[in-house]
Amino acid sequence: MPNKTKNHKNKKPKVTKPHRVSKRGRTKKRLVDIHTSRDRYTPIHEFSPTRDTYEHGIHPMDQYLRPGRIPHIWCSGCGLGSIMTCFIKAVQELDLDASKIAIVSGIGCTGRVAGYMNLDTYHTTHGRAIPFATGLKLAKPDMHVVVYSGDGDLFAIGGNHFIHAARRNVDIDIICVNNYNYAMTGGQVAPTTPIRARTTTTPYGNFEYSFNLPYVAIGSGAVFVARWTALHVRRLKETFKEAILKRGFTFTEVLSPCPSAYNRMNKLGDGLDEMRYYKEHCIIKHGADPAEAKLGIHKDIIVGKFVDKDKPTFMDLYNDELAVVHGKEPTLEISKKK
Ligand SMILES: Cc1ncc(C[n+]2csc(CCOP(=O)(O)OP(=O)(O)O)c2C)c(N)n1
Ligand code: SF4
Ligand SMILES: [Mg+2]
Repeated sequence: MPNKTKNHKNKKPKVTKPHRVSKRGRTKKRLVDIHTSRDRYTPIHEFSPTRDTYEHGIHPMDQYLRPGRIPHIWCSGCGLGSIMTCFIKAVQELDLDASKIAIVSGIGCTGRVAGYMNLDTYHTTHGRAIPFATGLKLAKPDMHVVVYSGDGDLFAIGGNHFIHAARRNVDIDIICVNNYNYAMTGGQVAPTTPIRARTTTTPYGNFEYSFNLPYVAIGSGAVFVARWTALHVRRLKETFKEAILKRGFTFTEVLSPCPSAYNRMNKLGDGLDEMRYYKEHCIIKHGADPAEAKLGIHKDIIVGKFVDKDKPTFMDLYNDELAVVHGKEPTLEISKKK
C-alpha cells in the first residue's frame, strides 16, 4: 500500500495561470492583473519628481494622486473633483509631513477620494468612517485624521457616530460633501434632501424635514463649523487648512452639484448652471447663527465660518482622568472638583 501521507511529494506544483479562458473560449483577464495595474503608484514619501511623473507628464499634483485609479468615476460637471483639488492644495500649502495625515472615507461617490488620493487613505464601510477615524486617532495621536465623506454616509447610516464624536470633541476633521442625495446608488432621498425636492425615491417631492448640518454639528459639540460650495475654491482651501490645524472636532460642509442625479430630478441644469446658482445666491456671513443657515430648494445659501472656539478634546479629558486615577492633580479646569 502506498503511504498516503507522503503522497504530496508526487503532486504537481500548482501553476498560477495569468489568464483564464471562459466557456466561449475568450480569454478573460484575471482579477489579480487588474489589481496590480491599479495599484501602480509610488507612495508619497518615496515620490521623486524626476522619476515618478506619470505617463501624463509633469503635473503639480502627481504625487498626491494614484494614476492607476484614473480615469475616475465622477460624472462631468460633478463638484467632487474641484473639492478634492482644494483639499490637495491645502495639504500642499500646509507642507505637512505626508506620513502624518490620514484620510478616512465611507462609501459613495464622495468616498471615492480615498482611492484617488496618494496619502494614507482608508475606504471603510458605509457609515463607519467616524468610528474608524476615532480608533486611528486614539492609536496615533500625532496624526491629522480627516474623515472625507458624503451627506448620506455621515448623516443617515453614520449619523449616530457623528453626534457622539462631536459630543466627545474627538480631535478629527470632518469634510462632508453635501449633494442632497445618495448619488452613487441612483439618487435616493437623504436626510439632507430639502423639503419638496425630488429624488428617485420621492418623485412627487420630499415630504420629510431635512437636517441643517452645521446646526447639527454645533448642537452636538463641534468646535469649528463652516460651510462653502464647490464654487468657493480659495475660501474652501483656506478652511481646510484651518480645520486640519485646529484641535478638536471640526466640521466643514461643502455643497456640490450632482448633475446626474439630484440636478436632473429637480431640473437644475448641469454643473455649470449650479455654479451660476451658487454665484448668485450664496451670501457670505461669517459668525452667522447656523439655525438661520437652513438650506432649501431655490433658496439663498448662507456660507462662511460659523463657529471657531476652543475646549478640551477627548484625549485631554482622558489624560486628565488618568492622572486623577494615579493620585495626581487634574490640570483642566473642567476636571477639577468643585
Ligand atoms: C450597509 C450599506 N448600506 C447601503 C449601502 C449602499 N450605499 C452605498 S453608497 C450609499 C449612499 C451614499 O450617499 P452619500 O454618502 O451622500 O454619497 P454620494 O454618493 O452622494 O457622494 C448607499 C446607500 C452600502 N454600501 N452599505
Ligand atoms: S452621481 Fe452625482 S455625485 Fe456621483 S459622480 Fe455623478 S454627478 Fe457626482
Ligand atoms: Mg450625497
